[in-house]
Amino acid sequence: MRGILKRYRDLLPLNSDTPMISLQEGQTPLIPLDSIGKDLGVRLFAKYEGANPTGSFKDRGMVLAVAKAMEAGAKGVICASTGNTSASAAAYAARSGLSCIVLLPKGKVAMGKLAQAMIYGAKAVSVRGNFDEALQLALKAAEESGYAVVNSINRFRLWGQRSVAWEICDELGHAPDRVILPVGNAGNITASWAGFVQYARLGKSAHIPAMTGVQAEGASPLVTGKPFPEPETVATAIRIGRPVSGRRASWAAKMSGGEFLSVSDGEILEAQKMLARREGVFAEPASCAGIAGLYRMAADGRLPKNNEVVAILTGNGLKDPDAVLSGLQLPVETDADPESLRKVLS
Ligand code: AN7
Repeated sequence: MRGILKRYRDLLPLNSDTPMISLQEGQTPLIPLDSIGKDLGVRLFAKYEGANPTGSFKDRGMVLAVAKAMEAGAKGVICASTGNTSASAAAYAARSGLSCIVLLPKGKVAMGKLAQAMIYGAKAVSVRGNFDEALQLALKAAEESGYAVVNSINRFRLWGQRSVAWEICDELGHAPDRVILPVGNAGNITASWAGFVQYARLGKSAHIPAMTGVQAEGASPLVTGKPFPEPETVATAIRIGRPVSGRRASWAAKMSGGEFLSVSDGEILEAQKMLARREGVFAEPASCAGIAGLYRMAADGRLPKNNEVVAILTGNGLKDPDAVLSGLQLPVETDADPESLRKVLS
């Protein structure tokens, strides 16, 4: 059964007034990464969240947040976003007949995400500022308009996002030793941890994985302990200087025996290419920070051998074609005859 609300109805805060909306989100592939895993000396899986209906993990929490907004009689939903939240909010709002306003940091949202916000019919506003500034603006606008905020300060978002942990345990039959994922606002690492904790309390798993969060060096407040007033990274999804859930995420990492680390933009793009070329898996740059983080840990001798590790690949590679095309050669051209083709292939 697909669709988070139906599949996990017993673990979510639903009641008879909650509309059971769905775009068939969740049940994303858990793909073994044997080649990269061998490099690293671990049993490695990718939880491929790019297979969600709008191409990112955000759908897991958005479906619940929008259902709850409808239940409460909201006129519409509003969010600030580095792109994926806005795409997801716009889609679920469209499906539910709600209006949707999205505030996006100008010039820093990947093309695919921008296209999504537009085609789903959201009112998209480009803010001359970064994500953190756009979020403050969204909170203010929500107060004035009565729209429901569907950023991760909305507790239903994070509740729905716990489902990634439940699915990982359900599929493996147990909790993995380590879960590694990219961190921006730190909602997803907090939510996944809470999901693993909930499963362990219910006796459905025996332990909590070491929750390991990876930030981009240019936007790594949870690694340095200081906010980044001007965050910068090629991984625009996690270009965030003041993580909303930073404190809870630090707790989650510490309690589970995990940690935060940062990687450079170069390492992120290298990991993206490696994932595509060696495993046939295409994820957006932010998602690949987790894989880059694993290489960093292995190089430092901090990745225990033979551990079972799940890397959450949070967004689809197709979201951000520019990040790829700027670093690669475009296809060579040929005239439409076999001889010309033979020449360019030789
Ligand atoms: C692909 O869409 O913040 O640590 O506004 O799109 O829970 O913030 C996106 C975040 C990781 C970080 N990977 O998750 C937004 C937004 C991808 C993302 C993150 C995001 P959090």
